[in-house]
Amino acid sequence: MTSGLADEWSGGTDRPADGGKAASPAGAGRMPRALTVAGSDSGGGAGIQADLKTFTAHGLHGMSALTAVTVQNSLGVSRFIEVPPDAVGDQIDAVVSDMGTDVVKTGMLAGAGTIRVVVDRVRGGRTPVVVDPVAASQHGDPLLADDALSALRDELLPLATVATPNVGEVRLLTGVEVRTSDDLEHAARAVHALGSAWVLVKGGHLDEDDAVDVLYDGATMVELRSRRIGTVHTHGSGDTLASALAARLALGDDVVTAARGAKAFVAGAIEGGYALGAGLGPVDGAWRSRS
Ligand code: PXL
Repeated sequence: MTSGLADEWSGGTDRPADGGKAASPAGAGRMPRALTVAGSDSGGGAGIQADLKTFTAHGLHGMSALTAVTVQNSLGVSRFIEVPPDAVGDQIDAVVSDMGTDVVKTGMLAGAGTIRVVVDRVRGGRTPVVVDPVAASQHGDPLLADDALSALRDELLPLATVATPNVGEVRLLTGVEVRTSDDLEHAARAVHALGSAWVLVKGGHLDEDDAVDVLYDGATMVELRSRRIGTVHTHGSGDTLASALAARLALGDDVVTAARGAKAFVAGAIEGGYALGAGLGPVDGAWRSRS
């Protein structure tokens, strides 16, 4: 299954060869680009702030279409203000018509109107789309309107190259309860049936010794396992994983290689997570540049 932005959206201006970075699917000598369609986290740990840090850490030019402004700190989200859906569409159009993008990553979409705008822009295209079906913050504060879940599940997920739900989002999307890592394969099959080309179910919130994720495309089931890092400072870890995966797809990795690389990247970011404020601190999206 192929999905992504329409062909012409991968256009944009070539950089001079000497200003280019690593080869990307968009062409040698061009700075690889990634667009996140997501909300702002005033605390700087999740949302577009996490995505842009992660894109930078992978050597990409990061761009953003802002969907919502959250008011939050380490203790939680006190409110959010949605950007009007047509203004989200205008941001996407402005960026891709001029600069182009090699990948699109979606995070907090907030409401059904914005989900439909994104669906309209990505339908029928070939640029990879990573859909992180964000529904709530780590504290359990809602980030998606109740009436938007069906639009996310029925309209956007089928267009995803990779969907990256955590176990809470699996439950919302499919009704499947994941209690242990033994349930992850069943969960991956249930989410995959909703239509994405691949699904990466994140088992990181399970209380087990290892952090186990499962990647599935309808034929191949791949287990991704890493040592659990004992910390509460994991705010932004899901966004960082999904944007690292998107960044690696933009750089030309296949999905399995990109997912393995993204898991290693987020493990480093969690290892580098730090206390900030009285609550849950952020992961460190800049961990690779610390000396
Ligand atoms: O981690 C999910 C997430 C995504 N986007 C925004 C958020 C959060 C979690 O708090 O605030 C803007």
